[in-house]
Amino acid sequence: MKKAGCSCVLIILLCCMFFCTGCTGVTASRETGIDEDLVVVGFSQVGSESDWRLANTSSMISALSEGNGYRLLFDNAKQKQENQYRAIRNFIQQDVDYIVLAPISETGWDSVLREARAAGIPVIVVDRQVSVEDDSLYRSWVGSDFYQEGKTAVSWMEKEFAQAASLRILHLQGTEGATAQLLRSLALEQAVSRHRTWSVEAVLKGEFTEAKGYEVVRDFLETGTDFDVLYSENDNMTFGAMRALDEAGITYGRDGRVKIISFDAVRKALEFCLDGKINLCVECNPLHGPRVDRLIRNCEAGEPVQKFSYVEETSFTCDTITREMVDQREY
Ligand code: GYE
Repeated sequence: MKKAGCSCVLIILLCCMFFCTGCTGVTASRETGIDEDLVVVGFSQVGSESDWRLANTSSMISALSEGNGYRLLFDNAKQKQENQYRAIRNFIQQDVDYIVLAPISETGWDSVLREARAAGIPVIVVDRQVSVEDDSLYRSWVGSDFYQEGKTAVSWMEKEFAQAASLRILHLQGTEGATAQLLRSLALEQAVSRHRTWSVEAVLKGEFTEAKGYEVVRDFLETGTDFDVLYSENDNMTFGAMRALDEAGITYGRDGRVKIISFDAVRKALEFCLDGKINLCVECNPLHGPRVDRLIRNCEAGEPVQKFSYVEETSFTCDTITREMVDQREY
């Protein structure tokens, strides 16, 4: 009897605790104003090195908004992988629902992604890829086909310089080890080894920024080495290179001595293309916010998600671009 009485008291106590905890939760959320139905996402962004990146950041912020059902924790790693590790560990500590990672480079992610998995937090990789031993360490990746972008640039050169006896290329590379750099470079390197008349005069490291692009091209021009085409792996480095060319008195574009190929096709680059200053703009679409939103919704609904999703892209030449195309550009 007594024993039975004790059990009853215990059950009543447990029931009280359960319901009271529930009540406390609701009251607390009313007090703090935090909607507990929001999906909490930690986004580790690589930096703010380019116009492309800024457009990418604002796309992510507007798609993962409170109005869309999210609470977004945003971290700008300022181009440092250590900062990305710190941000991810922080997100794990805060027990977010999802981690979204825009990685600076492909390697070095195994340990930190294993920590996320141990904490049961799904990771979505966006833009550049990660190269990990076990690719179940991330749920899904969405971004561009950088190799295809490089091949688009190569095909343009093959047509444009079909009659030329030789082709001297100045290769301006982005952040080393980033997928966008590796694959845009690979397409060029393969083409150079196929075409015996093509040569790379120099490979310059411009880190995807305008300042660095300017600096390395300026220093290169001081050597007096001649070249026919600039293969620049992003628009901001191209803007820097154009400044260096202007200062050196070297003409470029449709009517100039040097032809320019640029990747990203942000609005400012398209304006230059329309002006005949950039010959070819290869598009790289930064508007991944709605794509990441869709992936998270699928995960939430327990639906299967695709491991790799590639974005459709195009290219623009100074001979065919129109004002309407430039005006349609959202970024
Ligand atoms: O081309 C460049 C940016 O990874 C696709 O990173 C991205 C590249 C983009 O800084 O502008």
